[in-house]
Amino acid sequence: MELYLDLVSQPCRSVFLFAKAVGIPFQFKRVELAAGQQYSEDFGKVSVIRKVPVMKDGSFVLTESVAILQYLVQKHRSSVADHWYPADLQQRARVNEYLSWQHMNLRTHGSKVFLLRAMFPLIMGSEVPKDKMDAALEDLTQSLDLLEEKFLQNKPFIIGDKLSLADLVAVVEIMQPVGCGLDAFEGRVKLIAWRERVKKELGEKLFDEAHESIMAVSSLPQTMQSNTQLAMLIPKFQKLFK
Ligand SMILES: N[C@@H](CCC(=O)N[C@@H](CS)C(=O)NCC(=O)O)C(=O)O
Repeated sequence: MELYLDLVSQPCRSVFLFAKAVGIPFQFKRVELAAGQQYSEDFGKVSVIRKVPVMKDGSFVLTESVAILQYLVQKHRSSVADHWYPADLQQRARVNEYLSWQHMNLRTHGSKVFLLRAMFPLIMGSEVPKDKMDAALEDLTQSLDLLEEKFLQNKPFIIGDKLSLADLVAVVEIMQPVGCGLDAFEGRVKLIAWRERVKKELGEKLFDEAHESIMAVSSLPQTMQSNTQLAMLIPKFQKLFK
């Protein structure tokens, strides 16, 4: 199996962490987003969506991190522990509930803060307008509040006593703003304790390996400045932050 990944990307990290944590062997095919490799002819043959992650299992090509995670759980169900994606109807529904919610909430909001802080000045050639940053931070705060109050509550993990795909997909998103210097965990005792439990379950070494590139994200702009991707991103940013 091949996984096309760039670990700067949150959904790539969740797929990477899961495959590594449960011991699914794969070939790591790096697609360096900052260098615009998603627009290369070769990658276009793998996925017309031109986004990572992508999984290639023989001739079967799958995009979308959540679909990839679910595919891997099902393909390797004899060796993957049940808690990752429980067979129990309601427990699985809880995981699915989080996976459905996060796309338009924690993922969108954490990504916006990341894009504004780490990339906006470089791409747009100006400081981030205060109203845009304030609005993005307000949305992120709301998502984090909901993660705590609705999904985590007072449980060790989102579905209860055990780690699941939901925790994995959540933690990688919160690490995105952290990577660009905004400690989204600050003052959130419950979330900090949960992050430490998730880290421990995954293995600290693996967690840190997966987050190494995002924690060194200050090197992204330099990579981008040296290619033509910057100009291509201007209309995208104008649309996203109009
Ligand atoms: N919903 C997709 C999102 C994939 C996605 O947005 N990937 C981003 C990196 S986080 C990407 O490849 N962006 C490249 C681009 O837009 O040019 C998933 O969960 O896999």
